[in-house]
Amino acid sequence: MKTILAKPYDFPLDPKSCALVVIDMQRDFVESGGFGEALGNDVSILQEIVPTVEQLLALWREGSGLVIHTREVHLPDLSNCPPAKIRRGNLKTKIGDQGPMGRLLVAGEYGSEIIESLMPLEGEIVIDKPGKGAFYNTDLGKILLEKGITQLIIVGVTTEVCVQTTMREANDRGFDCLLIEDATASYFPDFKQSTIDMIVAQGGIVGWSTPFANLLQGIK
Ligand code: TIU
Repeated sequence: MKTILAKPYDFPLDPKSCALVVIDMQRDFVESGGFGEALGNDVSILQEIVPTVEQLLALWREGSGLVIHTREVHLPDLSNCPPAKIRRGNLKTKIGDQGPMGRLLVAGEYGSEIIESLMPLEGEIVIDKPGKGAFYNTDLGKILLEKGITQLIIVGVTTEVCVQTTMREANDRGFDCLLIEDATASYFPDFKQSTIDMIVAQGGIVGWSTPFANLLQGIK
């Protein structure tokens, strides 16, 4: 067991029972011309975390840890996308519509793919999810159980949307979750900080949070 300095108190890391979950590092959120921009956001702020996520991925791969990538995507016929989700926001370009990187948030389209530098390696698990949380309507829970995973290190975008939703879903299912603060980003920096504050309040009611440097230090 390794001790990771974290909020609200030390995280007891057991690397062989811990999966790294990289959430939705897709062109649609991180690059211009995708869904994130269609929502009215400046996507450049998300790009700042890419080098840290790269380092974390390398660290986890080196240690032969389980890596799970998620993507928020829908089937081409949108049959797994609730009409309310498509309608939300009255967007000019909505889920399923054609954008500069292909149809927004549709599986198989260029924009739905994970960005080049964080591309899953052959054999790594990729969970396609129709919701904001990675457990809803996916096999993630079953896979983690089968692999004996009890802890999750969570990174990716966006902090208060898919990251927090996934962390809450995981927490309710009994997983101990550690958020890496400089490996997650929001279009709204205040929301990112509020999310961290919410997670660690009340004795870590949703989980733990720490910067990457503390994970590196503790894992040595
Ligand atoms: N992946 C994810 O967070 N999906 C979103 O829609 N995020 C927003 O912040 N909109």
